[in-house]
Amino acid sequence: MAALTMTFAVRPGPAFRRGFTLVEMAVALLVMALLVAGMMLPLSAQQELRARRETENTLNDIREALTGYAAGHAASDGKPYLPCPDTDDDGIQNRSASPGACAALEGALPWADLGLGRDDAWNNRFRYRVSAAFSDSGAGFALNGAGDIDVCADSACAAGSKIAGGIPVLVLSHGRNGFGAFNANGFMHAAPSDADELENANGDNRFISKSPDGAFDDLVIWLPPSVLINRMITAGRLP
Ligand SMILES: [Ca+2]
Ligand SMILES: [Ca+2]
Repeated sequence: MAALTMTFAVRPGPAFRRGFTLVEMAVALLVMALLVAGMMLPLSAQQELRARRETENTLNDIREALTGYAAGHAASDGKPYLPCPDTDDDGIQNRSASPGACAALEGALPWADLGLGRDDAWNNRFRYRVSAAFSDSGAGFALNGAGDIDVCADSACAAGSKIAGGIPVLVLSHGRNGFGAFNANGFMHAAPSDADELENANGDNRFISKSPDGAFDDLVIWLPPSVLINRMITAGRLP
């Protein structure tokens, strides 16, 4: 150690000015290349994860906004009601009569009425389904209100795969593949070929909710009747 200290004391310059050898340069470049490759590969996966998380957050906000809408709106009979689907892409719900029933029970989310949720992270409209018994602005829903929307884990919807039934309202994003969705320009994407995705796009009252796989990437949320009605009781809107 003493000798080393001496060397530095006498000739400090060259020891520090020594450049990299070719071998060191090659090793450094190799390490950098590996690091860059390691960061590049999962980048698209990271973006995809971020888009899903963003859409999940929007869906949760939509669920809250729907509860808020029901709490803040009174039908002709004084009871709360949920908004109707938007059927002409202006974000405003469409009714066959005012007050009255919805023009259709399924369409786009009435985002303008809710003040949020126009598009998912892939710039497609959210699909919105509401039960007739919960969306009539002439006669609102009561404590015993029964929805007619079912959610299953697969399109067969056998007894074991039914997740929830009698749901008042459901909102979904068609996910990254966008099959079955339409966007801001009224452009309709191709219909899904996957049976479970098709179930979410065929306009009936059955929907599929499950983890994404190679073919299925839809995100689905709903308001169970117990949650909606309890929130109305808390808000003093139902006895
Ligand atoms: Ca409309
Ligand atoms: Ca999809």
